[in-house]
Amino acid sequence: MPAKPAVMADAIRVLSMDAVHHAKSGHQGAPMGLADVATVLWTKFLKYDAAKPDWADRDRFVLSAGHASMLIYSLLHLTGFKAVTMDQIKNFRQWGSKTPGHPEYGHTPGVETTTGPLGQGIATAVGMAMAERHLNARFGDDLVDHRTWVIAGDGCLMEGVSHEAISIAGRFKLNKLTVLFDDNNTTIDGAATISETGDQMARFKAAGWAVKAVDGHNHGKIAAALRWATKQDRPTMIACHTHILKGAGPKEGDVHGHGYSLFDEEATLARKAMGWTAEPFVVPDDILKSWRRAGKRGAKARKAWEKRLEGAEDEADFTRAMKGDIPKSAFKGLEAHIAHLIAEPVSNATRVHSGAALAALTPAIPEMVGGSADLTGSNNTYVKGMVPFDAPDYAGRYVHYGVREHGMAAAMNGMALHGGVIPYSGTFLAFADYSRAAIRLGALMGVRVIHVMTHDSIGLGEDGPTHQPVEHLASLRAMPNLLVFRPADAVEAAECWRAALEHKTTPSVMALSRQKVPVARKEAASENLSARGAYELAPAIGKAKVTIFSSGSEIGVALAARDQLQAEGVGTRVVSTPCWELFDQQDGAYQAQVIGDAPVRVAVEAAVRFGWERFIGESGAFVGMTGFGASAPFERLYKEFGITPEAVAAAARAKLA
Ligand SMILES: Cc1ncc(C[n+]2csc(CCOP(=O)(O)OP(=O)(O)O)c2C)c(N)n1
Ligand SMILES: [Mg+2]
Repeated sequence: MPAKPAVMADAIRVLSMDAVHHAKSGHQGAPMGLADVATVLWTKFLKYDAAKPDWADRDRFVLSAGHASMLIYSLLHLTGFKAVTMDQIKNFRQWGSKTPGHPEYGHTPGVETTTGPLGQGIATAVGMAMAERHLNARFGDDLVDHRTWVIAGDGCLMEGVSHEAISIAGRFKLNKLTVLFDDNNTTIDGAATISETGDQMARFKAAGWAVKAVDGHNHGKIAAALRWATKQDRPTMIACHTHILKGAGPKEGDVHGHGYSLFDEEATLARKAMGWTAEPFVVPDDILKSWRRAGKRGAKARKAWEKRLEGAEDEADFTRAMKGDIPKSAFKGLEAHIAHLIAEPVSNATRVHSGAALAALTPAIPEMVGGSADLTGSNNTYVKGMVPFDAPDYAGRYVHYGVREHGMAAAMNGMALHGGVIPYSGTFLAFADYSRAAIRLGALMGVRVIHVMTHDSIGLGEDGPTHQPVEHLASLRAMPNLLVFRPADAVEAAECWRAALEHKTTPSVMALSRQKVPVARKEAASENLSARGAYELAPAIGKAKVTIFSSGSEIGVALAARDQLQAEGVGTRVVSTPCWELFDQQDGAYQAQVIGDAPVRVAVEAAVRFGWERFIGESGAFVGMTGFGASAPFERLYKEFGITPEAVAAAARAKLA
């Protein structure tokens, strides 16, 4: 006999209790409260096949309330995702397990995105829903037609990023997106109302969503609400009234239940009340069978989809795009562009050079979807001919994200996670701090997202210190698995774009100047020199006594300083360092050769020194910023802050003496 849905939900509760109890760590409150909502969703609505976690047309499920990880681990185990065995449930939160504290993408099959930093899940899901609509427009209903479901708690909706995400979803009428709000009036400090009395439903409605409230423990009503959600012409939010720790006797609904772990006797009573007689970590056969059946519900649809894909005209293109492979001839246009730049050098701002590289790339790589946080003209992210992404057809490849850097960065993560899209978009480098939480999660997950960050130093001039990044390069370079590119001219900009695109599992930042910079690369190269991370741009004439290391807009300063020193007979070489992280990946011999053995090392960058020891050692000299900038034309700023060829040459001379 099939198990009753309420009993199936109890299986989630008991597994969550067992795992948290065993690990002596974790959260059982939210998984127990959400068990009913999740059971209805995963047994009746969610389109998936546990045997094929990577089926491209599956619905995406995002547990934005990442602390409730035992909810998703229970679901994955119960429905039959192979990787999540009962042993893994027993190993919850332990070293090497597939069941880490918070759900981690790439670690556990079935986990679509890493969550834990509250608000990120819902914002990432918006990007997934955007990618789905866009690919639906590109490949049609036969290949792409699925929903994105999110479970978000009070915490996710308190986070500012949720506001950006909700607005983006509402504006673009992402009707395949549903947020299930775990409306349990509980956060860590106690009742949610101690810090939030806003009307969440009114808030979503105001942003263009359809909203509904439901008793989150009534399976029939939950099912009706989910069905309603699938019929709306806009994104949907269902406020599910739930009790945290549902099923835990006197503790049920306790506003201090967030991280509460039931004591042995409380757990025993809870099991008794549920009529659950099995030992810990044992799910009775009939219940498990019913869950496994639910996990196979989508198999038929999946097979039918595979058949459709086999016969589809777009099969190869679709498969390639979803794998994240770039078209074979993707870089032909870019190579021609570089050859042209060598023949006819162009001096301009590196943001303009980046725009020129994009013009050579976006027609050749249909997966590239660009955008900007309301700085399109400044970021040079728009390529002529691109159509805005918008309802109802969603075929456009340029997203007007609005002034929403954090939401934009998270949405880009979601697009990349969905697959079939290579997102890039722009803002000012100083505002990387607004995007940072999402950049970090992207780096942790290993997704190819390209953050164009223009106005990358005091060189932006008159807008002043609020807009002038000084510590941002250092702080971004400190982040693991993030490539921070700072090209010096048009050729380097093109090379950096290529390197960023060729790194499938690493996000990139393109730090670009607002101001015009001189041409650095005048000769054709036999390889992508920027992809080496650092390379000798100008050799010393005679024996090298000085090496000047620099990046981006200060390469011009370095080259001019070299001229001055060489005129005095001091052999000086210049090393360009467009991407430190890629340089770190080179072999030791290459690194040693680039660093060289000139006795004096100087670095110049219009930013703080932090990290430059990597190139100049402890005894090198640094010419750059020591504090915030100021408002003035950029030529004056470079002079006032002493970032000049004269200052660099003087620093070298002082070390030579
Ligand atoms: C950005 C961020 N800030 C703080 C936390 C720490 N934290 C984890 S859960 C939580 C409160 C969660 O409340 P809610 O989402 O309502 O979950 P519930 O207590 O209902 O399970 C906080 C503050 C976090 N994970 N992420
Ligand atoms: Mg809550």
